[in-house]
Amino acid sequence: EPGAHVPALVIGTGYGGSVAALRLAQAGVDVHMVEMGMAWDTPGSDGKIFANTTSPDYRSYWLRTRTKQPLSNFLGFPIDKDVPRYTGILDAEEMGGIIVYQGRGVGGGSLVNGGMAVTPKRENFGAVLPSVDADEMYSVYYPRANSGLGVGTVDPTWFETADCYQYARVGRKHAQRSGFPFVFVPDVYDWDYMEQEAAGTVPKSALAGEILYGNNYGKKSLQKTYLARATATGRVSISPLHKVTSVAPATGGRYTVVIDQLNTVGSTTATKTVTADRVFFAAGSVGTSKLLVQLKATGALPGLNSEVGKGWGDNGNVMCGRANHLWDPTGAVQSSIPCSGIDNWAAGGAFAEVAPLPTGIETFASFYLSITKNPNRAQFSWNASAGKAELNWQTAWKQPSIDMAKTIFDKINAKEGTIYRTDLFGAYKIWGDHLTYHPLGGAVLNKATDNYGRLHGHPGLYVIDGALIPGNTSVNPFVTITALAERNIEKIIAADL
Ligand code: FAE
Repeated sequence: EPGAHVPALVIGTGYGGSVAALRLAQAGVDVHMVEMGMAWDTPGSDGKIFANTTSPDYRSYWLRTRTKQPLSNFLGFPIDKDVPRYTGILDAEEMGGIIVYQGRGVGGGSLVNGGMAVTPKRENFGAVLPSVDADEMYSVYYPRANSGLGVGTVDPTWFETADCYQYARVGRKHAQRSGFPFVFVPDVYDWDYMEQEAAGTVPKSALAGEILYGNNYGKKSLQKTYLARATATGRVSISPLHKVTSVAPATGGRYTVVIDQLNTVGSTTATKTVTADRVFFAAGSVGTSKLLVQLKATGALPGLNSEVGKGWGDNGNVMCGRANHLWDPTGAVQSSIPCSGIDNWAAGGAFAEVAPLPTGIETFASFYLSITKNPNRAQFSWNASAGKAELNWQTAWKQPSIDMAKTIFDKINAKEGTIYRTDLFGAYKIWGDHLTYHPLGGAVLNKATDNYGRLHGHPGLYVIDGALIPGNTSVNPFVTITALAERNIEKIIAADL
């Protein structure tokens, strides 16, 4: 309610926000969560909550009138199409030199992501979060996060015969023939449910190609895990279609939070003000960074330090496809949930997810999303005349990622006598180097905040999302975001409340 007071206000309902809400509520604190996206709990006219990847509609994009598909072309033809402007689930946010894909709605990125739930190798952790005690992370917080998220792994016996993983078995064969380690990758998808989809006994989700615009069945998004447990405490309320626009000190050590209520075409229908004892920034790497840079530059939060906005990276994301020979079909029906990867991190700085290309027809293509050790870091800054935060990432900064991914795929192509696909990202373009799914950093742990996410200069303000992580996790990021949030909130509850 406008003018209300809340003990804890959480901005955003992704991984960091959901962990904070659950643990605060369990500690007896009433929590209010503010989420700019929709609730995603009501079926559309087709009886489904989420649209299919192959047929994007009004539900699919955040306030766009034309789709912005990550793979812009199919067999060389552009596939984007007009859609009604709507507060849809996937934001393709254009930040100058890079398009940053993000989930919008209650559950954040968990609504749109592939569910790949990967704990980094222990020997790589020191480079991921140098100020964090690795022993504690691997003995307590990674296990806690994996259990809270419901992480599991494909049954290796079923994998060997499932038609929907033909593409992954081809990926394995090619990786191993070139001497690369092939690894199974855990996921939050309900693997038993997927086996039932394959058997034809339940409605299909992964086997119907659902992923980018939401998953109607099978995937354990945060709505089914952390957020369900949080709201079951009776202490957590959520306001969807509400966007935080300002946080500033109020009397008594509190903070005034200004919130715009949105309608489904994105217009502000009301502006509300609440006060909070504590505010948790969990708007995602981009959302949190943009807010903090704005609040510092406009004088709302003058105590923030000069690290705010810095240390942003793209987790080295780069995509590519390979054209297989006719004797290596990858399957007409592909599970949209990846289950495997090629690990060349130590030797070549690349970890490649063997990704699906769920088009519904045989394409003889192998498709990969690589995570690479790209060293480039960008910075957010406030453009006062435009009234918005900007990111200085340059498209050319992806070149190290391409070089690292090539350590895997040049070798595989040479061994197999195959070539790269040139028809997936526009005419004759091999590399999907224009985007990231994994924004990280902008309010880095132990720099913009202390070693537990407390923002410097303003007691009672915390960062608890991917903004804390300095640009790279060596694998897909959400397990690390969740585990770090578990670690930090435990300390905050013990020491600050
Ligand atoms: P996030 O989940 O983005 O949540 C932030 C929330 O805050 C969102 O719901 C926003 O709408 C909301 N918000 C932003 N600004 C405001 C504001 N001003 N007021 C109110 N609300 C606001 O943040 N990661 C993996 O580990 N495995 C995968 O398989 C994987 N696949 C992916 C596939 C796709 C297509 C995409 C886009 C991402 C994928 N990711 C994957 C990345 C993962 O989803 C992402 O790292 C996390 O969601 C980030 O978690 P945060 O809690 O930082």
